[in-house]
Order: sequence, then C-alpha cells, then structure tokens
Amino acid sequence: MDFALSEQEQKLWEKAVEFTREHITPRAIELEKRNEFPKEVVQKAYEAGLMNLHIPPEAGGPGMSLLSETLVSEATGYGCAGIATSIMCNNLAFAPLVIGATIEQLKTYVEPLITGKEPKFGAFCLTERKAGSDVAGMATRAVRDGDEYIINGVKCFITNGPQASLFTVFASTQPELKHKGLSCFMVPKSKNVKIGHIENKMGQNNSVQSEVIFEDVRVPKECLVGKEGEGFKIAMMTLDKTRAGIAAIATGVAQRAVDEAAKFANIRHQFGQPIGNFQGIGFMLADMAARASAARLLTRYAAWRADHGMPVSKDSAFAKFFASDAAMQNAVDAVQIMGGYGYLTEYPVEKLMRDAKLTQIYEGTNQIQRLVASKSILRESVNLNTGFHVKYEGRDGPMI
Ligand code: COS
Repeated sequence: MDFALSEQEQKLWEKAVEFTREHITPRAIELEKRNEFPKEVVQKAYEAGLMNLHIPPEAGGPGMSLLSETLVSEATGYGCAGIATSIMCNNLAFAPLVIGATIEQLKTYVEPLITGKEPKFGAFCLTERKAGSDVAGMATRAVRDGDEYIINGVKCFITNGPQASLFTVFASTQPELKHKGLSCFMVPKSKNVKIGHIENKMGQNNSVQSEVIFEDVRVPKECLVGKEGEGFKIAMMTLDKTRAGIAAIATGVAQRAVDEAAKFANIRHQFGQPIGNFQGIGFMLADMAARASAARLLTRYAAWRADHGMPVSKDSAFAKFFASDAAMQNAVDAVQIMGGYGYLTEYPVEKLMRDAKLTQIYEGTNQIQRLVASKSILRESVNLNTGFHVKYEGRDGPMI
C-alpha cells in the first residue's frame, strides 16, 4: 500500500495550496461580504489550470483523475469553501456529460467552454422546490417534438446558475415511469432559460445559487445525453463521484479549523501559560486533527476507487458524511477554543462554522448519504461469510 501522491498529483496539490495561500485565504472574509460570485479569483483559478480537470483530452480537457480534482477542492476549501464550490462547480455540471455523452457531444457543447480565454460555466440542474432528496419526484418535463425536445420546469439551489452558459438538466420524458422516465439534457443558455430567485444563505456566500426557469425551451434531439430513461442512473453515477469533491472541500475546512485553533492555543496565554498546555484544549485539538486526517483518507480512498473503476457509492457516501460532519464538529470546536474571539467576524473560524454546515446538506444530505451507505452494506451482507455458522433463520426473536 502506497499513500504517496504521484509526481503529477503532488505538483497539482502544491500549486493549489500556493494558489489558495495567495489568492483565496487572504481575501475570503472581505469577498464574502460582497455576497456575489468571486469572478476574479475564479478567472485566476482557470488560468492556473485548476478547473475542468476531468474533461477528456479528446474534448479539450486534461483528462485528469477524480483524485486530482479532490486535491484542488481540499486545498481551495481550506481557504474558503464558497470559493472552492464556485471553482469546482463545473466538475458537477460536466460529470453527467463525461459519463453519458458521446465524444462528439462533448466536443460540440463542452470543449468551447473550457478552452477559451475566459472561464465558462456549466450548472447541474437536478433539484426542484418539491423534489430535493426525492429526485424521482421531479416535475420538470421534456416532450419530444419532431427533431427537438421542449423543456418546461423550475430548478432551484442551482450553483453558478446565473453564470452558466450550459445547463445539465434532468427532466421527465415519461412521468408515469417515475425514476425510469427521467432523462438528461444539455441545454445551452437562451432567452427562454431564465434566472429566478437568487438564494440568500447563512454561509458559503462566495458561491451563488439560484432558481433556473425553463420556459418552452427547445433543444435539438442531439442534446439528449445517453438514452431516454437513463437520467436517474446518470444522476446517481454523477453524485457517486462528485460527493468525493464535497468531502474534499469539507476536509479542507476541517483542517483549517485545526490549524487556526492550534495557532491560537499556542499564543493565547491564560493562567500564566499557553492554553494549548491545558489537557482540556490539547485533547480537543487531538480529536479535531484525527477527524481531519480520517476525512482526508476516506475522501482520497473514494476518489481512488472511482479512478480504478471500482464501485464507489458506499465509499463516496462515507467520505461525504464523515468529512462534512468532521468539518462541522471541528469548526464548532475551533470557535470554542478561541472563545470570544472565535465568535467575532474578523477571525476566520465563525465563517468556517457557517460554511461547514452546507457541506452536510448539499449534494445529498448526510441522512441521504447514510441511506445510500446502509443500502450497500445490507446488499453486501447477503453473501457475507462471517465465519459464524449458526443460522439466523427463525431467530428473529430473542436468541435464548
Ligand atoms: N448508480 C447506478 N444506479 C443506481 C445508483 C447508483 N449509484 N443508485 C441507485 N441506482 C439505481 C438502482 O439500482 C435502481 O435501479 P432499478 O430501478 O433498475 O432497480 C434505481 O436507480 C432506483 O434506486 P433507488 O430505489 O435506490 O432510488 P430511490 O428513489 O430510493 O432514491 C436516493 C435513491 C434517495 C439515494 C436518491 O434519490 C438520491 O441520491 N437523492 C439525493 C439527491 C441529491 O443528492 N440531491 C442533491 C443534488 S446536487 S446539489
């Protein structure tokens, strides 16, 4: 077993860490107050080659691994989870296309967005006001009309919605079939694609989410990704991968909380000594650092499995819920260690606490992650040999 990154991954990690130190961390608090898309920083990230890493070379991308993407997300998430989300949003928007679209489709619709001077954006349009966790309950419809589809519906919480040039839209082509009737489309921006309400959030204010309204939007049949009815599967396969990216941002937040709290505990003196000397604080720091480290290992393991074509639903769910719970706990603990200072807006840890909360919610709540993981665990247990040979049949009452 080798825990080392490859030379290419190590270089990417160092570049992303350096980028974060120079362009994200020093400006995160100031930019957050503007409550808008951090255009300038994202432009720089694009120029530095930190975006669109998973697009295959045949469609103009670098064709890097999911592990590489998680390295960038962890490094940038350390500086600001909101900016990291703005930077990595194309990973989510384009992943269904990398999974389900042909190379010709990628060349036509994605390549122009990732090879120009300016960054262009995609937006992943799955969630609706009445269909969040219950994806199959969506109301957006796509109706075939000759060589076109007509799409109608309203999506919400759409990251980079107002910035996007291409929308990856999930819509029902056969509502009576529920999840088996969902299909995936690439929808270029047009006058019939409208931006609705912009959400006001508790944290992650360096990323923008909005409603996106599709009103009689006509797209050629070539915009269908995969076949009709494959949309649900494409969405699930996408989230299996991209949840490792959220886990990576959360790992960055969890580590930042450790580092800020440890720095403070070293210099803050009470009762004649640094507060880090007190076991009450030292033990908290040890637990926080262990959580961040375990989050990193689960995240990179999930990404590594996906890169090796192994089943990843359970592992990306583990990574997502563990890392985001770690981020939240560590942020709360960092605020506590810093006491009154932790609660002030000019220090970074109150922002970590607000930002961490969203990592427990977006790309599937942590309850959904536990559901996904438990389904896999129960499925795997059917053929599991624990070495204990007394049969459980007929023993659903007390064992004695
Ligand atoms: N990969 C491939 N296929 C999958 C899959 C996966 N990861 N997960 C499920 N499927 C398939 C199942 O095999 C099943 O196939 P069949 O109909 O052929 O038997 C089908 O999809 C339905 O699966 P399931 O019964 O598990 O679906 P549910 O409706 O119960 O929903 C959850 C499953 C809740 C896990 C899903 O809707 C989900 O992930 N919800 C959260 C959505 C989310 O993350 N939203 C955030 C948006 S991004 S900001």
